Amino acid sequence: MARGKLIVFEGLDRAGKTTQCQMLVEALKKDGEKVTFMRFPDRTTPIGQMINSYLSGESEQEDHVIHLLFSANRWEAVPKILEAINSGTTVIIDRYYYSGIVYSAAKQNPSMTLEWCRHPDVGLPRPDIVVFLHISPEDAAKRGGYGTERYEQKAMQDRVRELFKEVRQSKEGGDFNVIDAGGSVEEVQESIYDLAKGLLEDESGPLRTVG
Ligand code: DGP
Ligand code: NA
Ligand code: NA
Repeated sequence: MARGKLIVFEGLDRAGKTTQCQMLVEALKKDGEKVTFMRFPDRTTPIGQMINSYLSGESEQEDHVIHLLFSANRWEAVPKILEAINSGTTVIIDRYYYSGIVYSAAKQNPSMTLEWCRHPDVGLPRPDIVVFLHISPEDAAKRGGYGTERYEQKAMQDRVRELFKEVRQSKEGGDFNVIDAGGSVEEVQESIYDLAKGLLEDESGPLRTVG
């Protein structure tokens, strides 16, 4: 039996990741594919509840500590990810360690470079592809502004945008497929669907790990 694929969605807040992820899951299920959906942060676990409380502003965490909690929240899901993939189920994830490194590095804490931020996630399952939903600052603003959670302010999002660009130009950049998320929901979905179908038809080697 062929293994499942690992597909990750990334992008800024307001890019439409969650909607597009869920539409893709539905479309692939309709095609009879075995597919499962996950998201990070997974706010349902004890660690996820600490993250949720931090994001909503109910609690404070030292910058390094919250970074490590986000990473731990991905690590605690690894057995589930591997089990699905090994049983032939494709896993589609809304945000992964790329968000992990750029949102933390965007805080400009002097000891938290992109490189430092990557380390706790080294060894995670590496996605077969990253679907990066690209949205211009203008289009993001048109979508009704940001919510009230921590990080959802313009200065932070501008730094996140720049850092995502750096990641796309780095050694893991080859995994990224940039999709213009400025179009209609249906147009964007069509591009993503074509990309995912192409990947599912491909034979794959063993799942790689983040190095
Ligand atoms: P979402 O539930 O997708 O809206 O994500 C919540 C917020 O958390 C969003 O602003 C991005 C941010 N985020 C996601 N993963 C990480 C991470 O690993 N580290 C940090 N610092 N922020 C993250
Ligand atoms: Na968000
Ligand atoms: Na979202």
